[in-house]
Amino acid sequence: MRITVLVGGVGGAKFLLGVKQHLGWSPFGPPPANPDAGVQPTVSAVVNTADDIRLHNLQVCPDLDSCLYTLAGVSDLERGWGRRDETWTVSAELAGYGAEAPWFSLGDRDIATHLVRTRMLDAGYPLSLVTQALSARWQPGVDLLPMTDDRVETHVVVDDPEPTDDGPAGRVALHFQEWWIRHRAALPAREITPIGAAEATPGPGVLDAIRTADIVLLAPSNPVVSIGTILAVPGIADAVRTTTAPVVGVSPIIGGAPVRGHADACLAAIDVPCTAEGVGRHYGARTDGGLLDAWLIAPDDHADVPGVDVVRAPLLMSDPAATAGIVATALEVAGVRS
Ligand code: GDP
Ligand code: FO1
Ligand code: CA
Repeated sequence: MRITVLVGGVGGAKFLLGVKQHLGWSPFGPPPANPDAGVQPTVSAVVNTADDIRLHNLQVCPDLDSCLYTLAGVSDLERGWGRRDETWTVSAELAGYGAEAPWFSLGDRDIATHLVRTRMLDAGYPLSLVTQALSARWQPGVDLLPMTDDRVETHVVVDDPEPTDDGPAGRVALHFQEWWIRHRAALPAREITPIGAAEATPGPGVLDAIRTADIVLLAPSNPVVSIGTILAVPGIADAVRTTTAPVVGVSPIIGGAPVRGHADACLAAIDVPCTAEGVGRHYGARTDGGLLDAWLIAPDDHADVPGVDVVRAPLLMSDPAATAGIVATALEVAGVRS
């Protein structure tokens, strides 16, 4: 059986832990070596790469790294990104030099990942092959497929936070990371644009993973800057719409608010209500040109999404076992036996 999941970073990675747990695998590390019964299920994750940023001449891929580290069991689940047992010596020294973007903290262990990745990228390896190389060390147990090997970067247009005294208050485009971290997404986003998406092609294996899946899951990731950016790569949304596999989404919004992070600010930027219903309708029904066959919402939430089978289930990913319960519900709703 093949499970294909569209994911961003923290939320997506936690969800993937539950997918592995549901399959009876350890959530952390590789799948069992000798599957007792027949063919081993495979899990493919189409991962958002539009958060990526080049800093200090290093290519940083936050969502890919969240997935790698979390699925390897070496992430700092509390902080939500980067490595556990991390130190910040280099980052402090960079700040001491007044180097760029002191608001973006790079851990010492994390920097090794960026050095290895940047060297391979600069040698001409595509991001997909680099990710395979990094996965050889980390053994995430999931096939991590960058949504594209091409450069796509989410930029956010805001009213200029440092207007010059002359002339009308203009607008500036910030890299997503600067908006998200330095400004905590507090500057109203006038536009959120994945720069380069229109010219990008799906990464190797991405369309195949969606088309040959037994089930496609939209993780409870940020609907705009994680799922939305993946769908902005030409061909991917159509593959989800037309796959023979059932498509089930999981709401990242509970009780009208994101469980963590600033998805509310992102949804406001595209005029989508920050509710389970709003996001469900935003994804839409496959029978009506949208993406979903079914939509999982929290027990106390309500969502009328025409053409979509809305199902209530506990949606807190408090640990892999709880998340495995969400995955079980999604498969059951889709009528897929695991
Ligand atoms: P990011 O790229 O690091 O921001 O991570 P994702 O985009 O993959 O996921 C972020 C989203 O995960 C946020 O919008 C949260 O609301 C959602 N999220 C985090 N924890 C939970 C949870 O326990 N349950 C649900 N349903 N959503 C969650
Ligand atoms: N998030 C922060 O809030 N502060 C940081 O300093 C920070 C540094 C950082 C470095 C590497 C990396 O892979 C992720 C990092 N993140 C940081 C998380 C990053 O902003 C993620 O893209 C967001 O969580 C949204 O995906
Ligand atoms: Ca992200």
